[in-house]
Amino acid sequence: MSSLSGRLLATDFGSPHGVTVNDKYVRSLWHITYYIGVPLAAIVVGLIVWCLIRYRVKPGDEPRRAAQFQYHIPLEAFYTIVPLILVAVVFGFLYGGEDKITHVSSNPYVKIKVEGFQWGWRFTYPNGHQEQGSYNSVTSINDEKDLPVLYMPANETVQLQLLTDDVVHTFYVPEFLFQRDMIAGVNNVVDINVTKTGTFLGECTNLCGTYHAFMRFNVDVMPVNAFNAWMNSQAPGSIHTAGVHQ
Ligand SMILES: [Cu+2]
Repeated sequence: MSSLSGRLLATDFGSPHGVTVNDKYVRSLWHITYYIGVPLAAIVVGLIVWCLIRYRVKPGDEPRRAAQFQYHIPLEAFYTIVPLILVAVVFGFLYGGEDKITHVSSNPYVKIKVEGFQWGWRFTYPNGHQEQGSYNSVTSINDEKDLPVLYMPANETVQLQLLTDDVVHTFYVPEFLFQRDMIAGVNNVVDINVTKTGTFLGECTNLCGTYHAFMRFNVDVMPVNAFNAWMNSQAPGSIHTAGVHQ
């Protein structure tokens, strides 16, 4: 289980590292805004401090009116056009990153239907096998062992169809650096390719009713051979409910 502290430690420029192939696009966006934002902040703060010191009223100074610069057209054009250019540049990178992240393959390794409902999750595999679980089986908010599990192969394109049975929910796995709303009547399809095996905690991040806080799940990412073995051992159409021990 990856801990929050472990996640916070694995950072650069304050950005967490994700575990998917799309991680690099998210982090490059962070870096670009960082490269633009930090020098800008340094210039603004530097000028403020310089003004504070340079134009400070000293003992014996005559009270005087500051120099006035309104209707200085070149200056006004400068501070209107430069921010517009900066925002346009950031938007361009954002558009490019989103384009990569939202790209959907026509030939994924496996398609899994992910349904959110009040209050739990249901994962349906190509042969009809379902993994599901709800707040009913969870005894404590800190208990992660009876959560429904989304099994996925590592290093393969997994296509998730994100649907809701009722209100709006949000599929969110912090380590994927990705979230997507699940809206009634909207067929949201996303590709996830996880490069690291392990268990990652997922959750609904849309306040969706009384037991929203219990709407969590585990993602178990395993080597593709182990995933295939697990998949083949599930009877077609069978249902496994988390927390129900036969
Ligand atoms: Cu929810």
